[in-house]
Amino acid sequence: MRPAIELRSDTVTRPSPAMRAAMAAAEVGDDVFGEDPSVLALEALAAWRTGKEAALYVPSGSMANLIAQIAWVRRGDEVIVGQDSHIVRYEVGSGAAVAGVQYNVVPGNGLMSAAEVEERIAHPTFHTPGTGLVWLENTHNSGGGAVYPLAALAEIRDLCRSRGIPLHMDGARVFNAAVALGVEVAEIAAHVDSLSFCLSKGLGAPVGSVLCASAEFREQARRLRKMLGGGMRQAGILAAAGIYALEHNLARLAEDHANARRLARRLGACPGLEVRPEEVATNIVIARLPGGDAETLVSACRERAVLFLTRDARRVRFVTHLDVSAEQVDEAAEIVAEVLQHLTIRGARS
Ligand code: TLP
Repeated sequence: MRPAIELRSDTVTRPSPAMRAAMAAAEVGDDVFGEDPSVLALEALAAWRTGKEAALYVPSGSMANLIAQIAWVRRGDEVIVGQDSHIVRYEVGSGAAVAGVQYNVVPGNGLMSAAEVEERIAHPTFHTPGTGLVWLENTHNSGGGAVYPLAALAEIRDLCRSRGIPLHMDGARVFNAAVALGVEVAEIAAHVDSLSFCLSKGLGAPVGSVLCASAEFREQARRLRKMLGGGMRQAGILAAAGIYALEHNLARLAEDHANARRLARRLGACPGLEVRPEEVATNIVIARLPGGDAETLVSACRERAVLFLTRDARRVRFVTHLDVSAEQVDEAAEIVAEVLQHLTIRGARS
């Protein structure tokens, strides 16, 4: 049987031979002492790319998110955040369990307007929490890879500055956002006080994220990384993959976006699936099954070696990335259509 067509996530990408060669050749030192030249080079490159003063390499996007929340927010205070954001839904409750924050959630597709944020800003009194942080996820994962327009970011930035509230961006896929907008990532990052991005998703590196902000924030974040057990020693082997990714894998994200739109158009033609191809801005496609069961579709397609995930009982998610081609996208869409037809016939018979 042919290898599975892997559309579960862009986290599944494997390092290419050239990336592995860069890893094997990496100069290393002890990064907990701040002495790994490859980690320092990655951090300098990330800071330069995002236009921030400093950057810190961390093991995962989840750790970057946790560090940012602990660093910015007083325990008990609120984080204003869009619906179904990754910190709310998919980080095992670490914001509550470890950082001690509460979420004030803006309903919708995950992207928030300045007016929606403003309505929720709370001033602490002797019996109410205050707003400690505004949190943007860009692109928005559960929002189908939706991208914040620069003008919307500027409005939220102005609001936060005028109220003295820090603004953080979970930019796990911020390079996808930059490619979709046709801007440098620094133009997006300029609107926020801190942001993280993942090397281990569409950029194709095996491990790691980078947290970018001021030099002072980096020092605080470095202590927190150690506290959380994220201090790594000869991490340069991993950082070298990150450098390779930033040097070689950015512009090609446009191919993943084209493949996602291609997939959305084909899936949109399948009876029983609702997809809005015009809303696919980056590499994530969310399809709704108004009358069906997402888990049944996912497991039936898995048997035909087409892999994707459920989002909830009636929605499924497909993610394109550098290890999936346009031909595989076409084949996957065909198989989903066949499986859906089969399930509908079986459903009608029973
Ligand atoms: N997202 C993953 C996991 O949920 C499985 C995915 O497949 O989309 N922020 C955002 C917006 C993310 O999408 C993710 C991971 C993270 C943070 C966390 O990154 P990691 O997995 O490195 O901890």
